[in-house]
Amino acid sequence: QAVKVKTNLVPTKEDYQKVYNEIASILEDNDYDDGSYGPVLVRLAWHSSGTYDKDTKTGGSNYATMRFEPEALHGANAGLQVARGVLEKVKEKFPWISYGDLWTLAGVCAIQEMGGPKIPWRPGRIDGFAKDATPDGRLPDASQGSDHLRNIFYRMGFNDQEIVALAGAHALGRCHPDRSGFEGPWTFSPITFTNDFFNLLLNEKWVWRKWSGPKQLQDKKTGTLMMLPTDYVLAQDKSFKKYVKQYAEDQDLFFNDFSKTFSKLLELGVPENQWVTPEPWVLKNADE
Ligand code: CCH
Repeated sequence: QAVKVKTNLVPTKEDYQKVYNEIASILEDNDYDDGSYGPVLVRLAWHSSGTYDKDTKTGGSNYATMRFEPEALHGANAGLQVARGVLEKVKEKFPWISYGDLWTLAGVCAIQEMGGPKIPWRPGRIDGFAKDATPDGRLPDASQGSDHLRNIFYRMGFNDQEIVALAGAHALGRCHPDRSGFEGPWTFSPITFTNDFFNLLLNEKWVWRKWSGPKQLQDKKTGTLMMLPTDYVLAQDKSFKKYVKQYAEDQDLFFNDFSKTFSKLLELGVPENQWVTPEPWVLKNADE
């Protein structure tokens, strides 16, 4: 009698599209923040990737080391347990996906579903161990200036234009006093991906907020929006400001550059031979 052997098939693009669709279905939650987990998922994807160091080729999204202490407890990662928590429900349905692939795919899904550009993405990250975790201090400190920003992002292999493009993600979400100490959203539409971060940064008058919290700016007109010191330097430093202007004037240019740069960010630290496809995929939006 023939014995049926269950073959271990490699997941296809369609399988990952199913994971994407599942993430899209859990984004909205009226009781959470501005009504969506999208922004905090984008932040998880970024913090899991932004630990990359090109000289030692350590860090980045490959091993999903934020699952382990002490990296989970690094000050910069405060609040991201919320993002990891909601994705556990997705992981239960699709246990074959690695955490690095799941977290980066969630960032892609969140950007696309919140009205942003398509983000080419491919799977291949593997789960690592606590010994692969990165030291504290690899992610940017919002209270610092342009030298610090360049040190951090040049270490990942980015240039000034890419630093500015990535910063446009602050169109999304908000600062939480119990996470970073800072408070408030950058834009009036924190769950829609736009180039408003650049428009507001250039066109509003920004004043230092008078409060007992960390140094941050507020818009003079309404007092409801905020900028971090690291956001504000993008409009002060000549080389950064050139790109801030371009992205404020041309939304398509911003979307294009953001897509390329975010896609590059999410691939940092993944050895070439791990990718399951030579070219990244463009996944469909849930309503396509
Ligand atoms: Fe950011 N970010 N970010 N950021 N960030 C914060 C929140 C978000 C810095 C500091 C902060 C990027 C770059 C920087 C998002 C995406 C990106 C917060 C508030 C701080 C502080 C955290 C809190 O209190 O919850 C600094 C410094 C830099 C330096 O460049 C980049 C790059 C990206 C993505 C491409 C998103 C999205 C949020 C909102 C998260 C939320 O929970 O709403």
